[in-house]
Amino acid sequence: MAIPQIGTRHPETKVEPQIIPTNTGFRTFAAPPQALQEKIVPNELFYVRNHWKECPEIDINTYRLQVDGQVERPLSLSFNELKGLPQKRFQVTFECCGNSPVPEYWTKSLRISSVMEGIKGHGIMGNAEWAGVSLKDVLERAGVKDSAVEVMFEGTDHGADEVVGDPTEVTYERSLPMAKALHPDTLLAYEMNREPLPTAHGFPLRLLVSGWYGMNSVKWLAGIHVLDHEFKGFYMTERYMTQNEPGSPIPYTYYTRMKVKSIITSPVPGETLPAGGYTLAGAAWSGEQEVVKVEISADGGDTWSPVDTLHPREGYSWYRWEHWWQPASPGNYTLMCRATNNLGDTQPMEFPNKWDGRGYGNNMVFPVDVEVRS
Ligand SMILES: Nc1nc2c(c(=O)[nH]1)N[C@H]1C(S)=C(S)[C@@H](COP(=O)(O)O)O[C@H]1N2
Ligand SMILES: [Mo]
Repeated sequence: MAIPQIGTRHPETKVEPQIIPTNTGFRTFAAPPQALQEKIVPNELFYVRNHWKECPEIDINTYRLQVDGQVERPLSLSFNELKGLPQKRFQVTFECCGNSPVPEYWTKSLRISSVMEGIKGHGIMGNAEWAGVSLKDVLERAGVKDSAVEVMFEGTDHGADEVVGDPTEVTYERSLPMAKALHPDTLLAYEMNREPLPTAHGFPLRLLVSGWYGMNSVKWLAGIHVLDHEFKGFYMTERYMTQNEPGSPIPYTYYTRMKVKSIITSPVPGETLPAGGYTLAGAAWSGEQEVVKVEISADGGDTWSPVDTLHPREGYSWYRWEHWWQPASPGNYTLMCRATNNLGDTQPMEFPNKWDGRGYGNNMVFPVDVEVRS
């Protein structure tokens, strides 16, 4: 099986930006820096994060979504039946929790270094407009029993784990607590930027967990299983968690909600800035929370000033911002941006999970070194 629609949009030319394979296994493709400059990332440039090279190819005519477990009426829904439910449409930004790894931690990483080896910058994220149905509507049709504790989502893809290489097959499966599963903005999405979901992004149906890290949004959804216990599958307990410092009250942190974070998208790496001034631009987001402030520093973090313009978000999109910067003179500068959310959380100056070595959940203030030339 080929890998359809991944990096094949412009086979005839290399000049247009394409998604960038970040490892030799063709399982992770980053958005090029230019793709993060627009509010909506086009489908062809949206990052792809798969656990196996091949994407399942699903026939929409025979497709069935199974809904079972702790429910009154198990369901087997066709694609048309799903499309017949009330439609919801809004923007959602999400990122892989392995986005923006710190290079010095790659070598220390026991697990994800070989998976994420080529990732530099912030390309393992994106923002798109999605359409689909509320998972809640489907669960209500099935009638969730009082015994329900979690909802587990089963993907169609499976195989040996990419890192361990253990021939024991694992299926891509994740679970959500009932409160998030029943939130009306948790979607079963079938459209991305007004197109049917592309194969690489989960055709014909994916979960979309608004405001949470990407790995929760299970693609190529085959089954929804309502459980009377916590799900302890491989991709819940062996991946996408951080080991806490020894002596911490809880040994592991499992990634769920996206942390407060901001990035500079203009200039892009390697750009030289004119001495006459430049409009810095970027994005900020905080999962389910609101971003209330974005600040800029042009002196490596000594002094900060609020950005000129912080645009409102749409749905669960990132916030876009701009800031006119007039350098005092030509030379080298370190630019930074820093976001704060409505709970008062702000970005740390250093990588927060230092000693775990997996590199997940990096929301530090990122230094961007630039040269200003007259
Ligand atoms: N079935 C399935 N769902 C999946 C994955 C996967 O490998 N298989 N990868 C997850 C991860 S780690 C991320 S970050 C997002 C990426 O979504 P995208 O490829 O559409 O950008 O999908 C998630 N859902
Ligand atoms: Mo991810």
